Amino acid sequence: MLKLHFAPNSRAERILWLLEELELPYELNEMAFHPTDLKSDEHRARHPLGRIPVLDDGDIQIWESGAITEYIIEKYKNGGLKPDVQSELFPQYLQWFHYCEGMIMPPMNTIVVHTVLLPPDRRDETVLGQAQRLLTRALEPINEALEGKDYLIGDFSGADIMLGHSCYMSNRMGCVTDEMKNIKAYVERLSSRPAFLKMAEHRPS
Ligand SMILES: N[C@@H](CCC(=O)N[C@@H](CS)C(=O)NCC(=O)O)C(=O)O
Repeated sequence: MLKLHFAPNSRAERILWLLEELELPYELNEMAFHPTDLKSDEHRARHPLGRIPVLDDGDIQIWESGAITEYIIEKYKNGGLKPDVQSELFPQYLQWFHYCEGMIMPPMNTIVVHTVLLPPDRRDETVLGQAQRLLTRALEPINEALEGKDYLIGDFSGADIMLGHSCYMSNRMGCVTDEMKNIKAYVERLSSRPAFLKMAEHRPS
């Protein structure tokens, strides 16, 4: 059975959400988002940097949320949740799928470092402000792409698991402006999906 090494409010939520969307059976190793769990010898043996998500599939172990998403979609969804390689939507699918870790997450990581992870006396307001502006700018093309669409390429796909989760997190951090009405509606739509709600049950109340 698939086993997901998970902590709430992290990229591991993407994988739990995907497993719920596909109604796949899985086992969950729920860890605290804390060095005690993530940097333990046990978890470092799974991921050299002590990060999440990590997925076990029998003897296979894989990390990187994008790689895990692709792995599950290819292996268990028989090509579903993504357009056929010959479809004109396929390059768009790839683009938005990779825009997530490539363009959205780097400034988001900086924001988390300078609002949560560093002790207050080491946080830098200039760096934080730059990252917030960069994130907002990087969200604008997503807002445009969503004009007249429910999901990034029309139908719900793996790109929404990746980038949609980042849009959700960006909105929670206050980086989706009121003018980005398409992203606001998109986040609402995503977070009303039954599978998203099941994933969210694993967040601390
Ligand atoms: N690019 C990786 C990033 C993995 C990553 O940095 N995960 C974060 C949680 S969102 C983590 O484990 N942080 C713990 C730490 O940095 O100690 C992915 O997409 O899986």
